[in-house]
Amino acid sequence: MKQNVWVLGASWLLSLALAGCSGGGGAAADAGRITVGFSQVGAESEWRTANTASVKQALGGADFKLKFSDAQQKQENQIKALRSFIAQRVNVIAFSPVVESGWETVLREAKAANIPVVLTDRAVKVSDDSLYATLIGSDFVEEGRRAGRWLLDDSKQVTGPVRIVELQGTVGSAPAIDRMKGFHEVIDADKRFQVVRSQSGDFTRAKGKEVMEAFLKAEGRNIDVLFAHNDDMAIGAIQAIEEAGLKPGQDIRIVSIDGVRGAFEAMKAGKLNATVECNPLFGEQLAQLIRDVAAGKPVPKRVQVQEGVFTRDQAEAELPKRKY
Ligand code: GZL
Repeated sequence: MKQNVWVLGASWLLSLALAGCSGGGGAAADAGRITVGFSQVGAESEWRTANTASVKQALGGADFKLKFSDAQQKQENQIKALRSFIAQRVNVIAFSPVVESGWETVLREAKAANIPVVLTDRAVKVSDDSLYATLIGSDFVEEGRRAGRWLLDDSKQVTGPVRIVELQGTVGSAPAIDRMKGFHEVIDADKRFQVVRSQSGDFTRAKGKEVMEAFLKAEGRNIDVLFAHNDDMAIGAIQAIEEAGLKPGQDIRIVSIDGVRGAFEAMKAGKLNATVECNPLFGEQLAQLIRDVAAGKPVPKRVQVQEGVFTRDQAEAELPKRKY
């Protein structure tokens, strides 16, 4: 009899424990799991798609409960999502801010609710940097410098003038502001180079094509170089250049940023000259930062993602190795 009671007791305890970690909802189901509210910018580019896949994969493990929101590139949607995460009392909020400004109020609400915030990919401009625990992302100013250095190096035999058109990223976003800054830091020192037109293509192929069509209409054959803040806008611009009867990569040299698969395919076809890598695959690093923040451990204020530069002659060999 005694032995039977023990077995019954053990199986009862086991079923309770299994119910607890079966994820069947309720506090018990989340015991030991970190509930993360993640607000993503949108799905505007190949880079963003790869970044979302990396984040969802890393935060899809047994130690996390992920609440994911796609803001469709609208700040008001991100602010709504952050307020919803606060109301749901998540353990950690993580987000990629679509633009730099306008976050102070909602970040103060998160702080008042004792919910730590992790910034991913893009930075915010706030008066008090205790409003977020850390930022993991690339150095966009350096990415702009790398694009400028490639152009200088590729223009050694060119006497000038070199007339540049620029497709900017989303207005007010950290990558657009900083990539432009870094690019000009390098080219402004050389009087051969002049940016004759600069306008936002909002990081999308469609808008990149549309704005490049306007540039071509205004400047005709007087464009030597296109600097695009991301590959998707460059790929859209390539279509516009071809439809105008010009050869992208030859009549108009093109340098862009991200290093997505589409850029390597365009380089292999001779239509893009160089892409500066911006690595979206930081999901695992983000997951570890969130674990540390949730555990109250100190984390660095800034975590850098490592990346390089790729040119047309490397495209064929690199393409099979690309993970995004
Ligand atoms: C950069 C990221 C940018 C990419 C674009 O880290 O914020 O946003 O360069 C994406 O492709 O839309």
